Amino acid sequence: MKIGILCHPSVGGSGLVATELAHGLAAAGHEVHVISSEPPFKLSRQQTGLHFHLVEAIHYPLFKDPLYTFALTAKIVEVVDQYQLDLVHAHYSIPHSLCAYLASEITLKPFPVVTTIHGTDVTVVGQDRPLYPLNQFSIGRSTTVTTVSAFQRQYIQQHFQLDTPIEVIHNFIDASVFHPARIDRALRRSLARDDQPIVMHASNFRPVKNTQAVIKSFALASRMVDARLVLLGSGPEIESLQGECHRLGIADRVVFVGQVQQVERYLPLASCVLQPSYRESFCMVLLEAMACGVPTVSSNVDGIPEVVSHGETGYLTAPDDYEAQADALVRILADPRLQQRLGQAGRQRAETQFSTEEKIQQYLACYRRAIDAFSAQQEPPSA
Ligand code: GMT
Repeated sequence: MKIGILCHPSVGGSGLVATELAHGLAAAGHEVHVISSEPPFKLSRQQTGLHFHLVEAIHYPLFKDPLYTFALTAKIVEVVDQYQLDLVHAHYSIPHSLCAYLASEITLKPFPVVTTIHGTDVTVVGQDRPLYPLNQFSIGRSTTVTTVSAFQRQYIQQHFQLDTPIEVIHNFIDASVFHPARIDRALRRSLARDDQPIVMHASNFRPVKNTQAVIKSFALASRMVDARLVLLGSGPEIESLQGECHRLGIADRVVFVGQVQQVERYLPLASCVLQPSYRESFCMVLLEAMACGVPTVSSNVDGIPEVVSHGETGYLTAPDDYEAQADALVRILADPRLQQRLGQAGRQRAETQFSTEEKIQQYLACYRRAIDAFSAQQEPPSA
């Protein structure tokens, strides 16, 4: 198949999933064209069958903004016509789904559009009043809609009146890249003493990630265990969190690493990963931690219980239940056998329930159905 993939390139779940899907499809022998405003941070530029097309903003003195959605639509039209794509897969509905729909109306070769909804495109940004009707329209016009958890499907069905069926395809992980044996001793020594367990958190530090709870729960746990908190990523809440660490007297136990490209180098160094988000359609970090054999403590919201098995691979609590989170952290950090049991179960769950090969096959089956449904729509009704 010849497949176009649209995604946001920044460090974040939806761009990451789109990029890994592009790699997997190209490895399976398909021709894949990734279209974005810059190369997604993990995109391989050397893989056979994988192509990248840059969307260049339109700079014209009369316009104050770079007309990104026009530029993207024009690029989709150009790539579809030049490479004769069979379909376009929009990751994160805003603005990709609408641009793909418009491009299909404009191009010489109309094509099916598969939209994958990742989370905040319908729960946060997508609920914004002026955007809602555009989002609803373009999702509804997609040939096929998929999403990353059963929770997310139910949410879409409740909030967007759609006739299109929604298929759940869970996110996936390359368990050879995220691996418990990838221990970089020097890196670990730069983060904590050898005898000090590490609690890790990774996010874009926005309110939805509830990083305040990370600090508060870790501060409570610190009364019982001598541990380090390592924070990966950056975002708008960083400064207030640094202030909070000083206020709680734990600043010397917290390391703010900033944005990292290879989170797989850090996660295996953790004794536990803590993610108390208020919303999370899936939560890639939890799956990545599981693949690295690291137990997790997380909130019990949205799609998270589909990823984490409570009591088997980690513990689920309410997002703001600091006591319960601290309790779970102390239990894990103080008991190496429990830590090992949870970690091994997580690794096994990641390999068996979220394997890349299986999810690639699911997406390919979904593409074939979209192509069939689209060509059936295009055929003139028989007399
Ligand atoms: O969580 C974010 O703010 C980033 C966002 C994204 O689109 O990059 O993540 C969403 O998509 C990820 C990949 O499917 C999911 O793992 C995240 O749970 C989801 N975030 C939310 O639902 C808040």
